Amino acid sequence: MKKYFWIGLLVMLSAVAVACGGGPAGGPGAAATEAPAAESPATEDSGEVQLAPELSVYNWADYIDEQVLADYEERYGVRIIYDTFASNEDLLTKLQAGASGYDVIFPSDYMVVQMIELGLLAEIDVDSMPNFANINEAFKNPPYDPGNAHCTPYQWGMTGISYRRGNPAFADSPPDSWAYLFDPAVMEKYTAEGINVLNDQRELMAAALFYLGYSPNSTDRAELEAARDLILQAKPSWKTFNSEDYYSTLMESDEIVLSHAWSGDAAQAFWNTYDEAEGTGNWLFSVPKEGAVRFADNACIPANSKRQETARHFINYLMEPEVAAAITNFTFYPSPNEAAKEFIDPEILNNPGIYPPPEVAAKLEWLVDVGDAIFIYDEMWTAIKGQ
Ligand code: N2P
Repeated sequence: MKKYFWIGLLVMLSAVAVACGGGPAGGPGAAATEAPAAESPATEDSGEVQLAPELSVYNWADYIDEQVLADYEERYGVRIIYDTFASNEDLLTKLQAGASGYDVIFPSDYMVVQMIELGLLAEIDVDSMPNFANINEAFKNPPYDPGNAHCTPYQWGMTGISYRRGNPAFADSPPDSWAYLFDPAVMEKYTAEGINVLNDQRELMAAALFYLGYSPNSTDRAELEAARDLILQAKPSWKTFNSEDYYSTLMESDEIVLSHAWSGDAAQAFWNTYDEAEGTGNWLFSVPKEGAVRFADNACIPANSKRQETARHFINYLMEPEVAAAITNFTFYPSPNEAAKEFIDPEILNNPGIYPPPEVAAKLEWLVDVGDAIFIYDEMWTAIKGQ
């Protein structure tokens, strides 16, 4: 049954690829700062590490198999306090507020750069993590964190458009352009049925910038203002800004018919609405021809964490092959963990909506740190959310 889905997607993505141009592809050494009261006796698997009784983990919504957390708690006797955030900017705000109490966080690529510059991340010492060897070489030593000094790669994915199968507006062609999110003449066919955009400033600005033919990392005020204006003229056509539970509360429940979406969330909506009789799910995913974002999210430790040794121990656990595979099998986001591959469902590995084929990958671009232009982005976002 799953085979049917990905063959369908393959056909669709090929059609998109044909139709477009597209943009360039784009331990032991660290000071242990645990308070003595935070320690507990080392357990059998924990080596010399004195594990804290609790660990506070702050992740994206629906981005882990909770069994993975339960297994860690059971194996090591560490209670995990788990909470979720909606965007990199929300995570940054929490950290900058000071006493967040978080021990493990999952910022994306460009946000890792911002956080390093602000001194918000601890050094991680991958040499002390035996499971770092499981990470695919292509994901090691990324430009946003040279030498993996602060983070290890967790999962990656792409940002595109998810749409309701069977809606007449998408019968002739899948939404193969950001026009489906920004052109009122295109949207008028389905606006009344509901459109959602990600509540994420870099992602939404990137979509608008791609549509306008600019870099998703533009630092040019005039281009950023044009993106803001495009968003503001489209905004009345949108029903919601949601990047947390949109796939469950809006997509699967048919509150909307189209959403700006992260690839794994769209795949979850597909499988959660899978109809055996029809041999397909209700939600499909498309990568717009103008280009789209590729992201990598990372496990990192806040500089003010009081349980850094335990955090490193947990991050090493996340890189165990079976653990990384369990996470991907649950979230439908690709894993950078090479050794995990043999435990990942082959239908996920072969799904072009999850692991993009080369012609789709060629259209994907990373978001990078935009330096001081972030203040222009903030200004644009305030205008977008305020009106
Ligand atoms: C999962 C969120 C995906 C992370 N709900 C996007 N960087």
